[in-house]
Amino acid sequence: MNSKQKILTSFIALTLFFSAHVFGQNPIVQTYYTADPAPMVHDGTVYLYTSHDEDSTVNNFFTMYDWRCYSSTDMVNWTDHGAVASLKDFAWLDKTNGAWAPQCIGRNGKFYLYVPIHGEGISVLVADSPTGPFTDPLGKRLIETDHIWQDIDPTAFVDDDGQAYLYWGNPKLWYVTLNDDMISYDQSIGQNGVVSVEMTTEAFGSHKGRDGKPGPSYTEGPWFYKRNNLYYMVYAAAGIPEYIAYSTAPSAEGPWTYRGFIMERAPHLAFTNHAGIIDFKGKSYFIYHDQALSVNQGFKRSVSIEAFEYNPDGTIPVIVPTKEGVTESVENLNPFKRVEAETIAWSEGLKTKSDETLGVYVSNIDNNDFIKIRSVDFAKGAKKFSASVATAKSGSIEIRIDKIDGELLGTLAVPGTGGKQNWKTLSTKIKEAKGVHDVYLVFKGDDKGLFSFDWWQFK
Ligand code: FUB
Repeated sequence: MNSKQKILTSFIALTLFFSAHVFGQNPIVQTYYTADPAPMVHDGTVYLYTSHDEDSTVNNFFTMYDWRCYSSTDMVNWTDHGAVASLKDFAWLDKTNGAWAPQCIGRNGKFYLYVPIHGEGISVLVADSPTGPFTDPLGKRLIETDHIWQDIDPTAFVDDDGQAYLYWGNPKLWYVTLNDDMISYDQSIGQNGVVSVEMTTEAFGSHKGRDGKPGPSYTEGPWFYKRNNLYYMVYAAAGIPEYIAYSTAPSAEGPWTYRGFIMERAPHLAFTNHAGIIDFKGKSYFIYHDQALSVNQGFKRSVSIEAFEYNPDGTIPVIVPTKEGVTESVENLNPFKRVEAETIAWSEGLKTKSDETLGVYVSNIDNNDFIKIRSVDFAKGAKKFSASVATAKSGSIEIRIDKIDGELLGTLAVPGTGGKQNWKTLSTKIKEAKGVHDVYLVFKGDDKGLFSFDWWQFK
């Protein structure tokens, strides 16, 4: 091959590589498998709690030890807060697996994380901040029933009159009315405080079960909220594989009316699905999980998001799962304040770790791995890039804009800092950048595990 042919071949290879790398937003976390999304809007930020499918599945079943949290102020860049709670937070528990679908809700300055532990019913953890540390206030499970294997997937909501509800269940739907302390409930209603919701076709649809007989469409994963005086129950429906459907009611306690499917089947969806819905900064978002990242492994799921609009009568349209996800950020990111390196719109090849003093940082950085950060507003100009890194090896960070092979603003050399725990702030001058751009931080070096990366900032 002569040199002209070599150049042409490399050009075609590169074109194919980059055209195959058109990065959408979904799934929104690439460093870990995440499932069962439960968003909470607090103080201008979305905190997204997820369950966590381990990278290694044990016994071909859900392998889930902890609950993770991610936050965003723009719906496209997500900051990883790590595992904010785990089964180890329950001293009385002798199970090591079963950290299923959580939901967190704030009240009176405290944050209550309701969690199901598979086969152990529903418990609660409390914290003073949305990202923990969470502790167990009861020393035992919260919900006492004689059907704890069916007691999964809690969803909590505080009504305008201050009455709080906790709904949950598979394949039935139950609720308790929580007391103001959010960690106990009124024992005088239902059976020892637990009310069983009537599962009629009018309320929750109908589908043919595996035995061929019709039954209620409701399956699990309820998500309970109120919007414009209408109460919504969104849930996984139609058995396995699951669709997402919903019902509405004029009060928090029903009566429920079945309203149909929201998300139907698609090839990259898992055999389970589980949804959360929020309004944030004037837009509505439907958050669910798929198996796009693991390529068809139902025990390795990932959270994805679609923006949508309610119909004028408050009904929810059918929402199609996409790779693009949320195309518009609801605000730009300010690069002149310290940005955690684990604030990511899209990444490849990376993991995050956490450290008691440092918090969460980006790890497992190999040659050509990268982080994309969306809608970064350089305003009138940025001329310098700084980053906090630690390494015994050496490498570099290329700072590019708009595309992974876009304009190179500069390269930060990362020489050894004297060890993996020896953090140093390094800086480099960059070509002046103005206005709003997507930023790509592309890591380069000859080795694996090049360095760890805690935060960055432009000046
Ligand atoms: O993640 C474990 C279980 O799978 C959840 O509790 C269900 O909602 C389903 O998503």
